[in-house]
Amino acid sequence: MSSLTTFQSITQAVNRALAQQPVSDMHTHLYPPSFGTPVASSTSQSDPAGLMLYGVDELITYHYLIAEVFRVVPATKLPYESFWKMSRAEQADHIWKHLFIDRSPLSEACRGVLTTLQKLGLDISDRSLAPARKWFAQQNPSQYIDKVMQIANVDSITMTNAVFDDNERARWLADPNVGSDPRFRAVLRIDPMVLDWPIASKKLTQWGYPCAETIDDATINQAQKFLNDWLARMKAIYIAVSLPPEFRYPSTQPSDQVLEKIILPVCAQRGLPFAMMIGSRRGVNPRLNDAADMGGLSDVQSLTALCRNFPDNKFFCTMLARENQHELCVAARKFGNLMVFGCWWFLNNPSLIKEITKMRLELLGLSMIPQHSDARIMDQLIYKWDHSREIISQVLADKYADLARTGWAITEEEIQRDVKLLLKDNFIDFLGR
Ligand code: RAT
Ligand code: ZN
Repeated sequence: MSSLTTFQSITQAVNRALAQQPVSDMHTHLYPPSFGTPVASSTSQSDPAGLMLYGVDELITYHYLIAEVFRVVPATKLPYESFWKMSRAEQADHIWKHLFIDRSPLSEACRGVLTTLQKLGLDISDRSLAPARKWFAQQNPSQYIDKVMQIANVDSITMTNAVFDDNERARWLADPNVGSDPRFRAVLRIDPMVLDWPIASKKLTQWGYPCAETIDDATINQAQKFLNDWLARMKAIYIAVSLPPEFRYPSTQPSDQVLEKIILPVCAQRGLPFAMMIGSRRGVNPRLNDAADMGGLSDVQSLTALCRNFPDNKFFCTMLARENQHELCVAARKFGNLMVFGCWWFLNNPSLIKEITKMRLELLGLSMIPQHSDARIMDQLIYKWDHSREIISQVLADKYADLARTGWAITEEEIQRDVKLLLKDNFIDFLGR
């Protein structure tokens, strides 16, 4: 094993390792075709409420881009209701014209569409969407997933399976095999249980798990049974919630008891991590629908209280505020049962990924998960991972070069081992720990 000494040889080895290492993507909103595809294809009928999204119109109408188009064509010119009444293709044409044709598509979400089309080999040099639309219409959804996973070099996709979503729940209940595609793994997402127990308890009761608003022993049993039944049905690999900046633990809210008596004991018994995505402020401008949310500063000490009080539980955590990142890293230094992950949502931009990844490497070494894609549209795996791989590569190359200057000999095999930890093994090992 020869060691790498020059910055150029280190950079090349790091780039190669990043490109060659398949990613196990730990958080997406992607689904296999068994959950329905809104677009009809050679192998599936159109299912308007289907959950597997792909194709150029979906890419261009990503909720990040809907928010961006309302900045340049404000609601005073095109009312929200008029936009929502348009077909998917009409919305895409509107966004394409105003964000890609009338001005250069410099934002990260715009660039993402272009990287994706380019890597798929679609020529949009004449700036017409027609050929891309035609090409997508010919794709077989399942084979298309293979193609995207191969281009993105992703070997496993983790879904987000919202059991309180009527559309999604009905699909799991109707077909016991709906989640059996080996390329995908399920995650039980249960936001209302933590955020609004009075409503969640009524739903559980309706679904055959009688629960009271007051969390007594019978309610704990039934709510745990609900979780256990759904974890088994989905073969879920962890339980997840997204929480607002105001989330506090301990607090005087029912969320304390829901966590302490219902969710965390189930996770501990089954050896499953509990994933907390903290800092999303929902519906700031509700007329933007899916694009309505923003972020805010969260309380890291609430997370450390959970990690301290529940040493037998494992916690994944990501936070949405840039200002929380340093304290979150320091918290992770104190708790081996806390795994920090991803540059979430509004942090998923090159400048911030660079800053955050560097800080994490400096404070946590390789014991973190630098990124997840949060892709909602299958094709987005391509750009989300392409852009992140590039930044992670740059940051790592600098760090190995710093090491080389101490006289430490670095080999290509060691770089490959480290990159595998970051893109895959840290996630898999934490699940199995
Ligand atoms: O990143 C996103 O696309 C958000 O809309 C959310 O889905 C967020 O990631 C979440 O999981 O709540
Ligand atoms: Zn998400």
